[in-house]
Amino acid sequence: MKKALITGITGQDGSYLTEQLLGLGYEVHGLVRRVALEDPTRRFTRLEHLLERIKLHPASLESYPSIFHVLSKHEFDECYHLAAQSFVAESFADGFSTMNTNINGTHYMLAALRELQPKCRFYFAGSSEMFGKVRETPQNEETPFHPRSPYGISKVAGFDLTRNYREANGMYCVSGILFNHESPRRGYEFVTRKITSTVARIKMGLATELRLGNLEAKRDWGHAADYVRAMHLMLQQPDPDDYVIATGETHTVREFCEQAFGKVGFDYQNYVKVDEQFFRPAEVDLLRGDAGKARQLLGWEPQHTFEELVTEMIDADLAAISEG
Ligand code: NDP
Ligand code: GDR
Repeated sequence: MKKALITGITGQDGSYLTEQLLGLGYEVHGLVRRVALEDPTRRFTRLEHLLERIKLHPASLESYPSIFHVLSKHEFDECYHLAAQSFVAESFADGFSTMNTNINGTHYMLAALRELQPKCRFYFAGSSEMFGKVRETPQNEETPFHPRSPYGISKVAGFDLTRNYREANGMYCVSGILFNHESPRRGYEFVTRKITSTVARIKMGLATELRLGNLEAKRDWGHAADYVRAMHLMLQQPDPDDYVIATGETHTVREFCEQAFGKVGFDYQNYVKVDEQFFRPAEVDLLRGDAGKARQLLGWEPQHTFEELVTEMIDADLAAISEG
């Protein structure tokens, strides 16, 4: 039985990856902040149905000794490093803590693994935000990076650290360059969930409007369940390498609104208000990924369409309100 460690196990991707790995017969362990262990009913909502089948260890990405301690007690075949301050807008407000968590946290994980378990395979959660002000479309593994936020910069640093540990230490370390992926478990502050949860509230008479920022930003939105399959595949290859994971299709935030309101029979124009406070100091205008390498070498294909994704999210948000 293979053993995997997931950091960020309480997040959207952590919960889907846990399901994926348990389904494959893995023993799954997670690193969580102590505050999460002390407040399980609020902090483990995405993992509730899995808690009996996994092992959680307290550790903080800000503390090398806490990570070292866990890795000195348990041996792993694979480590999926998903934990991060992942909200781009927040990284403009507090770039320092985003950098600290995302860059040092990744460095601590890599350094502790080199010291204690150099044979453990390591996955780093890279991001299309690394492309930022894109130099070409679609973006692939060769497209140069030009990050536009402290978050994007922190992910470029994590990507470089991961590649350097691979090249300098001969470790199996890879980065997935994942484009936006969503689901009914997406955090409420991200635009897709903000839209679907508010559409559901409007439909049920609990809200009257939806305030958003830039409606013209274009994103390549996939489904998180598809993207965690790619993470696992990246760690099963003969040689470590980096891969873009994307659908190849792009939509504006406006189109997402149109679809989501359309699902409940409403016209988004009657409800969406543009609000300056949700604009970013520097925007990533257009993302569209080319996952040709992953398709060819990993045999990976997304299984959900854009329309299915929007429908699943709306249905889940409507059901959550109905169930109270
Ligand atoms: P979430 O925001 O849903 O989850 C983030 C996870 O990181 C949570 O488990 C959170 O724990 C943990 N975390 C945050 N800060 C710390 C910290 N200081 N110490 C320990 N743990 C911490 O993110 P996603 O699941 O959506 O994304 C997973 C990873 O993939 C992230 O690194 C993200 O940047 C990256 N990514 C995501 C994409 C997407 O579209 N979803 C696309 C590309 C990359 P807690 O519950 O305690 O807050
Ligand atoms: P993103 O996701 O920044 O791409 O990062 P987000 O959903 O926050 O924004 C997408 C686009 O929508 C525009 N937008 C708004 N965004 C939010 N959050 N709220 C609004 O009201 C709003 N109005 C318009 C944004 O300006 C942006 O252009 C996500 C995260 O999961 C990262 O961790 C990950 O690395 C990238 O995706 C790939």
